[in-house]
Amino acid sequence: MMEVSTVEKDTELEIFEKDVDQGLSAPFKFISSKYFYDDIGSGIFQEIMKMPEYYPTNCEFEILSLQSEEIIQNLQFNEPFNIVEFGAGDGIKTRQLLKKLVEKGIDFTYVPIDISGKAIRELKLNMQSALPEMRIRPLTGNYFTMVEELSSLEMPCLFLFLGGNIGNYQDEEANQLLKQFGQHMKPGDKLLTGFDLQKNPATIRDAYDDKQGITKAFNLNLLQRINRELGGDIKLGQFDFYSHYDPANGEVKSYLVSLIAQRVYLQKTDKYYSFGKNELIWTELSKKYTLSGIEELSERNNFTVVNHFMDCKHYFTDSLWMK
Ligand code: AVJ
Repeated sequence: MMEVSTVEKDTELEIFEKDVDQGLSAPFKFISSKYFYDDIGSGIFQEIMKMPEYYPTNCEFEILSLQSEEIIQNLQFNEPFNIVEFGAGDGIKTRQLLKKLVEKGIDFTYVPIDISGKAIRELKLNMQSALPEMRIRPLTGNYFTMVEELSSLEMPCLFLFLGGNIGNYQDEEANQLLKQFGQHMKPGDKLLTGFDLQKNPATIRDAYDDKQGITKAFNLNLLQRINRELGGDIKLGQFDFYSHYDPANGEVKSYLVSLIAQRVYLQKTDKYYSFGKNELIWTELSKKYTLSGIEELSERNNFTVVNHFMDCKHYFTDSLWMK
């Protein structure tokens, strides 16, 4: 397992500090959703994935349980290969695909990458007990630093970017990310990406605004994280959560709402940040795609779509692209 050095940890904290300072000083406040996933946030996300309203989990589980055979056939690798997973999480869905490969006696190494050290340690243990015969080489850290290391490997690679994480990126960022993936891919390498599809808007709304308040807790943890890591004095009870889906552009946007006029202090930046009553902090974009939108995205970044693997309700697709 990769040891995160103290130097790297300090830099990470400094980047968080800089991003929070910038986001809370902007005219329209924002904090990137990538900061949801500290160890506590990753735990809350596991709870979200178990909610009946949060359909993407079940859809992707169905795809990987029922269509693994077809996905494998579409890979067309005839030699040992790597399966590199970005943002692996708990790996329960991926396990469906991996299980099929192991059953078929296919020679591969599973390389999960995640920023949460806790998540990756748990994943390794789960995988080792479920699929003891599988070779696994987990990596903790930033996708691209890790992929640089991997790109020295000669083996063909299937990259997995599952769960609909791509939906968190604005168009320009998504293009950049895919371009970067592409730069680390050899001709013939494949990329399997999960995209949440546009559907009845009420279904989408309910998935991002659950009655139990788990998604609210997920968002509030961001403030708690700021308190913990940046020495903040934010009172969580003085913020609410608001989420909105716009079917005209496929965007779910999530926000924290300041319930009163207030200012918060962060020791780390030694600054106060003022909020008006009802002022927002934009925390997340969860974009919903159409199949033609996915094809455009693929072409623009010099990939070829091999196949879309959809669940029976056509709520979600794992789309296989080739470099
Ligand atoms: C992990 C990015 C796929 O956007 O659906 C779930 C995160 N946010 N509920 C998503 C999330 C609110 C999730 N992704």
